[in-house]
Amino acid sequence: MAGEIFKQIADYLEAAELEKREVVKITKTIKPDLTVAEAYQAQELLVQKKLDQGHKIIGPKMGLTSKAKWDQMGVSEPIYGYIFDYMLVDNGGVVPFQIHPKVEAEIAFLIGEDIEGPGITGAQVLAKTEYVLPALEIIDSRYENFNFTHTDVIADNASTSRVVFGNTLRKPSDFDLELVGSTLSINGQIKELGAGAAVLGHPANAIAVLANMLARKGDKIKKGEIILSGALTSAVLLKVGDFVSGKFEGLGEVTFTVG
Ligand code: OOG
Ligand code: MG
Repeated sequence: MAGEIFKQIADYLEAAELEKREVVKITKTIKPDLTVAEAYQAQELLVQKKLDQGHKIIGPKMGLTSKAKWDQMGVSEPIYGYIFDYMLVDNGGVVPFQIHPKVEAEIAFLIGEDIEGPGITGAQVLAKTEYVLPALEIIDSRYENFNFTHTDVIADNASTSRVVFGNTLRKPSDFDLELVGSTLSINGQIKELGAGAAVLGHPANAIAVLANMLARKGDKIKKGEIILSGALTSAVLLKVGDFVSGKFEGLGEVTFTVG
């Protein structure tokens, strides 16, 4: 009986994604008292549906890891979701317009060795990171007006929609990642700018939080996964035809067009 409601939530959010339409949040419809543990149970069912359909996980992602995002969304606790292979768009490519996409500039980690919590620190993450690379994440909440609570957004796979990775892979030891500056421009105009330190003091700290959260369900970060550490700045709303560019000091440029 209890499991049935999580399946209902996963089906509801999957249909919204596939049909490219917004829906009323779970805490206003199916389950007003949805807890964090229950929200991750619903997310797990949604992830399992995608796996059953043959999609592959690229890696987990972190979200809501900067003050800019907390202020923008009114939710101030980090969350995780999963990026799948069908969400990848080549650098310079076209991101298909879905519901009400927004873009975020992020630093991604290509993991060189399994990282198993609890008790993982940012320094331990850096020691097990093979490369860092720049990324633009396109989030597209399935909820009306991007309006959600902490638990709603967890159930919705942390608003994940598309990701564009940059082509420059660099060793984390070549950088002070907290000092890496980034600009996010739309049609040649800078809309947001920030530095790595905006993400929990250092982007590696977000990956450490992820390892420690995954440990609660007996899971870990796996070698070969590429993981987003969360937006440095507020997300910017996109429209069809927009040309988006994220520039990252020492890591190059990532671009796409909204099609
Ligand atoms: C939730 C996803 C946030 C990030 O990088 O902070 C996220 C949302 O704001 O819709 O991906
Ligand atoms: Mg993000």
